[in-house]
Amino acid sequence: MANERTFSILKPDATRRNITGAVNAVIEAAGLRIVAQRRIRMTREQAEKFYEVHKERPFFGELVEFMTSGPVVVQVLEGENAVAKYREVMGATNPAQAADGTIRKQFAESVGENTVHGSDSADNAKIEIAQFFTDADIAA
Ligand code: RTP
Ligand code: MG
Repeated sequence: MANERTFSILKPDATRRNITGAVNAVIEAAGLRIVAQRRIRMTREQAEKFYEVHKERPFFGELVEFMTSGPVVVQVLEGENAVAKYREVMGATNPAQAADGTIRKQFAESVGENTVHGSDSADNAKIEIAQFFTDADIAA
């Protein structure tokens, strides 16, 4: 599989606990390169649009509240098979089910406050990257 890009968010529980560097160290140790990165405060509109696929789910309101509760770090990661690789490095959505060594196993507090987001397909990665970055923001 050729070089690929995925979209990542270090969520508010990561910025609150000052562990963004520790999470980035796991990302880089896995061979993924951080080719764009910005710390932002997500607006309600951005969070609702970003998680639109989940809008009918019971946790949607809580999710939007959480994602706007503090700063996040939005990132573009690049590497071989980056989408699948980052999902593997992140671990299961519920940290109780996440494999040893994964970011969520090491750092996540709960299924809601689970430290990181990663795109679930190459098509969604393109859509998500475009919501936060232009080509000029990415230095590969
Ligand atoms: P993400 O989109 O953030 O990378 O996480 P994911 O693919 O592993 O999980 P997904 O099913 O897409 O859910 C998106 C985010 O919603 C929150 N969530 N809360 N309270 C709950 O039962 C629940 N379920 C999901 C999590 O923050 C999850 O990452
Ligand atoms: Mg998801």
